[in-house]
Amino acid sequence: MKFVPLVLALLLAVVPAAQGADADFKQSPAYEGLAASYIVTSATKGDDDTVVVGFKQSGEVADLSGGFAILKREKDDWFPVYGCWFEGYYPSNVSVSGRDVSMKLVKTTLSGENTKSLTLSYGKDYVYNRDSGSPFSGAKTAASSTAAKGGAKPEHVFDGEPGTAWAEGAEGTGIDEWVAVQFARPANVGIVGIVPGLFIGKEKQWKDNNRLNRGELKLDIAEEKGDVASRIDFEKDLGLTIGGDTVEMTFPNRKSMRFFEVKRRGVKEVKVVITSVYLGDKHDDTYIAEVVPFVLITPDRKPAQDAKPDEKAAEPAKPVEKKGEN
Ligand SMILES: [Ca+2]
Repeated sequence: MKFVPLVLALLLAVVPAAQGADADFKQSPAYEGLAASYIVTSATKGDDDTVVVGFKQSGEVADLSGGFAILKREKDDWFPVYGCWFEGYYPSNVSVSGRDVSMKLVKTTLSGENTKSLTLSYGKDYVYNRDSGSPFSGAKTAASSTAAKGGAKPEHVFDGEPGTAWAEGAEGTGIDEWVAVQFARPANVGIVGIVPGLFIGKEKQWKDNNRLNRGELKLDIAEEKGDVASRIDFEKDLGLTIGGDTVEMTFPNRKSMRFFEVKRRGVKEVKVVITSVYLGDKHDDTYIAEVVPFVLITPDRKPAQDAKPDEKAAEPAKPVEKKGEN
């Protein structure tokens, strides 16, 4: 049994800050959802009851992408207050000082890995999603219908609270009903986390009501909406849908959160369309508790291409590589 200490040492090395009581973040649907889709590269305790979870795509191809999520403890749950996605890079060796997050950004190539150091300073390079100055601040919400019962408003899918939710108000199970988050200005979105049911309280409330089995994430992209040069609005004039993307989503039948890759710049709207539900034990309304966008960061893109002042907080100039470094 002499290999046991080695196994233990390896486990300790993977998540050094995740021991003891703090490890309960691993039970959270947010962490479980990230771990379901990605390889967790680090989990590091931050300030204010937060943990920073670094993750990456699986596989051995070049240009693996990944990101990190800042999960904040709220009562008995841990929920993302910020997340980002590095296109073509993933973070490792994440450390936290105050709210500043430092890491090695790893670029996988066919011949190996290149790394470079990056620090994202809170207030300068990023802020939490709910803070003013976030690329997502000032967003509005809309829905095809809303349940008449109190407290199920569309804005509840974008209030940062997993305990509040929207419910559709159509007859039947709510297939084809939708809720949308409309950003105040086009935003760069890496991945989107969805909490697909009524999340509050115990398992019973989750099961009493309909929740998502499958859905579609429909994106409205600003820069591809029409052909500006020829002044054609494709959707209106030609009956085509151009510049929209649809991401198919599937959810397990348990209290959960799942993440889906969008990786688009200039996103004006994220719409969640219900296509299939798990039926509630008692009620026939479908709930969605939260939509959580992660900022898309494209380290290989030149800062000049991101000159919009609104995007400065979300698009740090630091990770940009010098020419010829590849
Ligand atoms: Ca909510």
